Order: sequence, then structure tokens, then C-alpha cells
Amino acid sequence: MDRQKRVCAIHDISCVGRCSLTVALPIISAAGMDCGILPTAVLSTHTGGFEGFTYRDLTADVMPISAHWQTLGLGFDALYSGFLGSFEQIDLVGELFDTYKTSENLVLVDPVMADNGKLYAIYSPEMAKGMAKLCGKADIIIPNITEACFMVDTEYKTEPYDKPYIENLLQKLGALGAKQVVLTGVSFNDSELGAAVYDVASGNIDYVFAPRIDGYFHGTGDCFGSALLSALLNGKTLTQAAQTACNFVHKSIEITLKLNQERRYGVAFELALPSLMKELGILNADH
Ligand code: PXL
Repeated sequence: MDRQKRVCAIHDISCVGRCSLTVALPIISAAGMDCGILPTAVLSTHTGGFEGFTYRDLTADVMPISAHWQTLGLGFDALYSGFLGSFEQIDLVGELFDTYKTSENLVLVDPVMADNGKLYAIYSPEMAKGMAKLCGKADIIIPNITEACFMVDTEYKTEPYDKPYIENLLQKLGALGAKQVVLTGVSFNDSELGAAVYDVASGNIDYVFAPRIDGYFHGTGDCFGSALLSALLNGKTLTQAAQTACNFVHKSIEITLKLNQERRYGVAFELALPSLMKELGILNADH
């Protein structure tokens, strides 16, 4: 086997309530990658459903961690950023990308900051400007529709969507500077939910969907991003990877509902990992 691919996942640690690193690390690891982390903040719980969470911003640790890595000459096959701890941290993560970007590796930015038309607690509208700038340094960005609207100053609309609304957003997102855009939460009917995949250079747009399950499920954006990255690093095209990520999120929600789990703890993605690994050809691999 060639050496395992190395990822640097840059997200917060929410100690309880599966999202960010407690989702990214197990998914990317199950996909066969060596997943390093750079924690951006430590919270006692995530911000959406538990009262009175603690919050420790780790902005001051980002550069010392990176400086140590540089003394060792470390590098990564992919850098994947999500929820960032402070406004200042956005620029620091941009500097990390400048330091570790090569012609071979992949920078994936999920501009985590909002959903359902609203910014998450602790995020301010100025964060959106910073995230838009950070997206310019990425190879691939994966905003949801709310985050897209905040970043490109477009009115947020609720469903039903039409292609002109989605494709206008895609074009504006592409102008931020990334090579490819995956816009999540896209749907044109009641029965399916998925993502739009836009290649900026060619102008090509693909849509991928899975059957819709109604309701709001915490941490599914992080499940989507982690599965997408896992599929890309396993050699899938971006459209295939987005389909794999949709399937994985759908399966995780389906299992969560079947097992009647409490919503604020996030989704039972652990039990969907075997199906992801099968789809990626890992479960049958003979090592
Ligand atoms: O899943 C996104 C996310 C990440 N990190 C924290 C969050 C959220 C969403 O609410 O609160 C701390």
C-alpha cells in the first residue's frame, strides 16, 4: 500500500453533541486516512440545543502549533476547515493554507457559520466577510444556502428553490475564487434533498440528491463534508463524492430516526460508516 493520505481537520471540539471534530475525525479515519487535527475552540457542547455551553477560543494556539509542524517539515494531502473560533482565526487559517498548500494537495473550506437563514450563536455578520475571503483560498468550498447568501450578499429564500436562484448563487460563490463549489441543502421538490456541484472553469453544474427526510438534524453538514473529502481522497470525482456524501447523510438520519435518538446529540453516523466504507471500496479491501 502507498502511504496513507494525511488530512489536517481544522474545526472546534464540541465535547458533547456530535459535530465538527467528533464527526470529522471518525469519518475520515474510517475512510482509511490519517486524520490530524487542529482544534479551533473547545466547547462543552455545540451551540444549537444545549443551554449555557462553555467556550474556549484556541486562536492563540494556531500559530505555535503550525510553527512546530514547520520545524518538522510536516505536510498534508488535504486541509479541511470548518467552524472557526474567532474572527481573527479566519486570517490565521488563511495563513495556514498559504504555508501548507502545494500543487498536489487539496484545500476544502466549509464556511460553517449559519443555517436556516440565521447565523449560529457567537458568529457576527462580519464573520461572513472573513469566510468569503477564506473561500477564495480554497480549491473546493461547501457552503449551505444560508452561508452562501451571507457571503455573496444575496437574499435568503426558503424552499421551493428554482434553478435560476441556485445557479445565480453558484456563480457568485465561484467568483469568490475557489475552483469548485458544492452548495448543500438544494432541492427542487418535496421528495429529494441534495447538493449542486459547480466547476468554475468549465461552468458545468451537476445535481445530486438522496430521498428527503423532513426535519433539522445537527452536525449533518460536518458529516457531509467529511464524507465528501473521504470520497475525494479515495479517488472519486467531485460529483461522485457529493453523491456519496448525500447517501451517507441520508443513511445517518434514517438510522437516527429508526433508533429514536435524541436530536440535539447529533446523528448516529457511526452506524452508517459500514455503508460508507462499502461505497468507497474499503470494507472489501484486503490489507
Ligand atoms: O455543525 C456545525 C457546528 C460546529 N461547531 C459548533 C456548532 C455547530 C453548529 O451549531 O455549534 C460549535
